[in-house]
Amino acid sequence: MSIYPTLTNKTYVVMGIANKRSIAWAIAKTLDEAGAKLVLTYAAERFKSGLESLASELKQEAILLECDVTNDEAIDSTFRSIHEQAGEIQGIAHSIAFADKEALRGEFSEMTRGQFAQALDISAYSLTAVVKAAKPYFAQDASVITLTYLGGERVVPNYNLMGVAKAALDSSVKYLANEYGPHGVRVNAISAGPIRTLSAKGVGDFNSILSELEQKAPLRRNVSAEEVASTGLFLLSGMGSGVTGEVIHVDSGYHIL
Ligand code: NDP
Ligand code: N5H
Repeated sequence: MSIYPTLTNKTYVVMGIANKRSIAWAIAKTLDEAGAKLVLTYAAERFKSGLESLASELKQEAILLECDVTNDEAIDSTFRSIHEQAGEIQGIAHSIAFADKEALRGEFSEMTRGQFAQALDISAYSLTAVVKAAKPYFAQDASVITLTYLGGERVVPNYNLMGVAKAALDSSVKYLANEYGPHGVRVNAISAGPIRTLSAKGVGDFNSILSELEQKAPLRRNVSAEEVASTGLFLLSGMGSGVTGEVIHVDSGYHIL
């Protein structure tokens, strides 16, 4: 017997698939496995063909739409067209972040005003922009998740301005949960342990962070994108129906240390 909840005929929007290593791709595969109808969004035209070939691996045919989250009009028209093509929205997985690589090493205060604004815009404000645009189209019991990291709760070397962005994102989750709760919409975050993705590539001391977690975390191992995705499925489906405004750590327990 399958442990999966059934999401047949329910529409979920997954934002932030860069390639097959993306956490968002693991989430998409898990939702697809559960029978969901998927809308996958990508940042710009140049990512379209890569996403098309990934999407061909899914059981159900997905709808692919371009959505650069720095552009309010693009977000609005994306959600209008999701509604036109796929009806009401049962859930959204927001798995998007960006900061200038130059600001992800060295001294925190060496960043510029522009680097700070861009990181906060793409990595934190975009969640609210997306939820706002989806508001008219949410199903009665819809659910939204985003991805965060421990570096927003405490200092992690080199995470720098992304730490401030994740703190803003975590706080946005609480304010959105409170505002949208009366409309039946839940909003939660998953704090993932380090996972080797394109974003993680070439940044800071990624390997030493992986090995520190392996040595010290209660489970003494790293986590996979699939483990993040199954917690995502719990939050996005009826299984998580009583949970909102929460940050669930999927990090082998490292955050308790
Ligand atoms: P990926 O590089 O696979 O995903 C990052 C995504 O952000 C890409 O798909 C990228 O799209 C998207 N993005 C960046 N700028 C924009 C924009 N302007 N508009 C739309 N999309 C944009 O990395 P991950 O899967 O690791 O990252 C997903 C989330 O998980 C992020 O929020 C990250 O902070 C978080 N996280 C990751 C951890 C890890 O160790 N990997 C740990 C904890 C949290 P495109 O490629 O099309 O530009
Ligand atoms: C403490 C760490 C390691 C050091 C900090 C890493 C921070 C990474 C997050 C940001 C989002 C990475 C980023 O923006 C990279 C870009 O500057 C360059 N890459 C790109 O443009 C690629 C092509 C695209 C696909 O990437 C994006 N983001 O658009 C944190 C790690 C242990 C955990 C981690 C990696 C956390 C996280 O938030 O991702």
